[in-house]
Amino acid sequence: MLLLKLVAIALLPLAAESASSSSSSTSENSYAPKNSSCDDLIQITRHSDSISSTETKWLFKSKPVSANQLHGFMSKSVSGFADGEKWVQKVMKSGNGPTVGIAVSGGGYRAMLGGAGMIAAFDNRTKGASNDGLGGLLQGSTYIAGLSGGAWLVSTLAGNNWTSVQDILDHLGQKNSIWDFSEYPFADSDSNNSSATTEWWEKIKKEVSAKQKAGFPVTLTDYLGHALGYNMFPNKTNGGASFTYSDIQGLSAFKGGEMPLPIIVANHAPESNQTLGPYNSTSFEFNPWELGSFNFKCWAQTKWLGTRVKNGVPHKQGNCIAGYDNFGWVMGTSASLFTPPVTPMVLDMFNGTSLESELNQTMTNGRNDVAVISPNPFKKIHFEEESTYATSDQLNLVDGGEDQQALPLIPLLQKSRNVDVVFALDFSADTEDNWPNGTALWNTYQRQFYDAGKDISMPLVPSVEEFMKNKMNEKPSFFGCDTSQLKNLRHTPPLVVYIPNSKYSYASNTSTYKVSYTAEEQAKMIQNGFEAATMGNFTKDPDFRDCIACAIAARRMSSRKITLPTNCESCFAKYCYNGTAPNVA
Ligand SMILES: *[C@@H]1O[C@H](CO)[C@@H](O)[C@H](O)[C@H]1NC(C)=O
Ligand SMILES: *[C@@H]1O[C@H](CO)[C@@H](O)[C@H](O)[C@H]1NC(C)=O
Ligand SMILES: *[C@@H]1O[C@H](CO)[C@@H](O)[C@H](O)[C@H]1NC(C)=O
Ligand SMILES: *[C@@H]1O[C@H](CO)[C@@H](O)[C@H](O)[C@H]1NC(C)=O
Ligand SMILES: *[C@@H]1O[C@H](CO)[C@@H](O)[C@H](O)[C@H]1NC(C)=O
Ligand SMILES: *[C@@H]1O[C@H](CO)[C@@H](O)[C@H](O)[C@H]1NC(C)=O
Ligand SMILES: *[C@@H]1O[C@H](CO)[C@@H](O)[C@H](O)[C@H]1NC(C)=O
Ligand SMILES: *[C@@H]1O[C@H](CO)[C@@H](O)[C@H](O)[C@H]1NC(C)=O
Ligand SMILES: *[C@@H]1O[C@H](CO)[C@@H](O)[C@H](O)[C@H]1NC(C)=O
Ligand SMILES: *[C@@H]1O[C@H](CO)[C@@H](O)[C@H](O)[C@H]1NC(C)=O
Ligand SMILES: *[C@@H]1O[C@H](CO)[C@@H](O)[C@H](O)[C@H]1NC(C)=O
Ligand SMILES: CC(=O)N[C@H]1CO[C@H](CO)[C@@H](O)[C@@H]1O
Repeated sequence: MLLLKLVAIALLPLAAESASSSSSSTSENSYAPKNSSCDDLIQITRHSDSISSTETKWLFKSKPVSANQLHGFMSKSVSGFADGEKWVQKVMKSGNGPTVGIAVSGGGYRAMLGGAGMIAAFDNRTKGASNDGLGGLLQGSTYIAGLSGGAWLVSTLAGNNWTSVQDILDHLGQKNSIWDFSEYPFADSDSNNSSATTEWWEKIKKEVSAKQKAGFPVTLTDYLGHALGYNMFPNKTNGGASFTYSDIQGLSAFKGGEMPLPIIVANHAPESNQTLGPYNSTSFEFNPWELGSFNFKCWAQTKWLGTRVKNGVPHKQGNCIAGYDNFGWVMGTSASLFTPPVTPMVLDMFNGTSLESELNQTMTNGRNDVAVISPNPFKKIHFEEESTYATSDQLNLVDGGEDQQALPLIPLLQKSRNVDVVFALDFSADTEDNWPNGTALWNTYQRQFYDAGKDISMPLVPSVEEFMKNKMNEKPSFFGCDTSQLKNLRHTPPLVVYIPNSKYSYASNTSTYKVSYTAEEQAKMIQNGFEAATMGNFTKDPDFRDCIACAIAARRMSSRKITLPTNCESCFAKYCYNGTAPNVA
């Protein structure tokens, strides 16, 4: 059995854990959500198609910080332009510079590692990124969205105190370092069924069972997510058993606005006999404050998930549940397509126990990859139309890419976020040899013409046929350069800088389900990602950095009627895909 082989585990860091294992059952390090007092006047849910007031408040803090960094990045990029600094001043106008978002696609470890290389190229903490890369762009960004494998990357960075890819690289191959795959739960190891393997899974089982014992449904996503926690958060007690997504609110880099807002994307789970598609899915996002959906217009506070809510407030005033938004569980939810590799292991563990039937019962709709939020915070929420969200006792979520939109663009295409430019890092495995074919872009573009996409606006992109014909998976492209061609859309969408996974120094088209990478392979995947994001460290185009600056400035240039520098003209001729989108009916 292939799957059984996949789940075989090597020796696990039991020694490192033993110090903390005695506390595994105490409540402060428990995976179980727990009673917690909350403000008497707290409003847990809200009904809106706009960002929260907490996000608006955070933007007041973070925008000046990122604008300052972006200014530095832009100035350096355009040093060869005639009157470059004057132009940058106009674009950045008194700290009100462009808003930059980054979207990292799904695609398992291929996406996580390749995406890490691209992010490293944008990060001024990476050695060489200042000269060979686009260092400072990450510091100048306001949003970073991740989906499935991309969510693992975003979670790893955010969950380790906004660490850098450089720091991860510096420790690759060391025991208990971040992404130490040698002891990974899926490791493709021959030492199957060793006592350490069993012991480690028993530990996970015990930790996850605490949630079930506290009265909350547990699914395979809990096991997947918590197992991933051990790999992504090696420094946290018990793999981050009590580490939550809302804990990001307390990070100094977050509070100070020095890091972008991390967003994790998932889908509402379909009914048992339905398939999700890009035109009928309901896309949800987790951000540090809220879980919700722009399309469905409902939001619940991330920190208080699991609380029984009535008319938007806790059923019992001042009594909330905390700890439901376990960080590993959030990234497991976005990547729930990866539950099959852990399924045999988990079923085997529960074989013949009393928990088996309980576990089976929670496998909603006959699916076992569903992440369950119960009670459903949106039950009986005041709403125009009857919907399953408002009537079900539980809210079920699945992998963000299950609706064939592997790029987490939806959060960045919202009017209320007003993003100027999105860097879309695409690691989709569309072709037979695992390269993208433009499906993710095309699907999200098309979505805006359907009811499910009435919240978004997205520039025209090529069909898959045109994408393949023009080999658009071999170099970056810009979509939506010319605002005059976007007038038919709902609102002015961001310019999309599309950067595909492509081969530079390493064949980075590894299989989505390749779950075992040596430290050397990891480093090569990361280096290749760096090169794909920079057109081979600018060897393929020495002007690429200038062109990125032009793409960032495009929206401000048109809204402020700033003359297009000649350098940007030639950039746009080289990278822009032109065409007029049809009317949004
Ligand atoms: C919270 O407290 C109530 C009342 O004391 C109790 O019935 C319930 O089991 C507790 N829930 C959790 C998750 O501890
Ligand atoms: C890099 O980022 C740091 C922190 O955001 C900032 O203080 C510094 O000026 C930046 N350096 C360069 C070379 O851009
Ligand atoms: C590209 O630049 C990065 C950062 O300096 C470096 O690690 C990598 O080796 C370079 N690639 C090539 C092919 O020179
Ligand atoms: C997190 O990083 C910040 C610097 O950004 C540092 O001041 C702080 O001490 C770190 N926190 C922990 C828990 O390591
Ligand atoms: C984890 O802990 C070790 C030892 O305390 C420390 O050296 C390392 O920097 C920490 N790593 C992270 C990502 O916080
Ligand atoms: C799907 O399920 C619904 C409700 O259970 C039922 O009405 C419908 O006929 C089913 N469709 C198919 C194709 O099985
Ligand atoms: C949703 O769309 C997919 C394909 O795009 C289709 O297969 C599926 O039947 C649709 N589901 C519903 C409920 O309409
Ligand atoms: C459960 O155990 C029985 C016998 O002990 C075995 O036949 C069966 O295959 C096991 N099931 C699973 C899902 O491992
Ligand atoms: C649980 O599900 C497994 C796999 O579908 C099945 O083999 C087993 O009989 C079920 N156990 C119970 C107690 O329902
Ligand atoms: C493009 O990729 C999708 C999967 O994402 C696949 O279904 C489709 O057949 C591919 N089309 C072409 C023309 O390669
Ligand atoms: C596409 O549009 C841009 C912006 O208007 C323009 O600069 C560029 O020359 C056009 N490219 C092509 C190939 O028509
Ligand atoms: C390397 C190793 O230990 N392989 C074992 C995996 O499990 C099967 C079945 O229990 C054994 O037969 C193998 O020896």
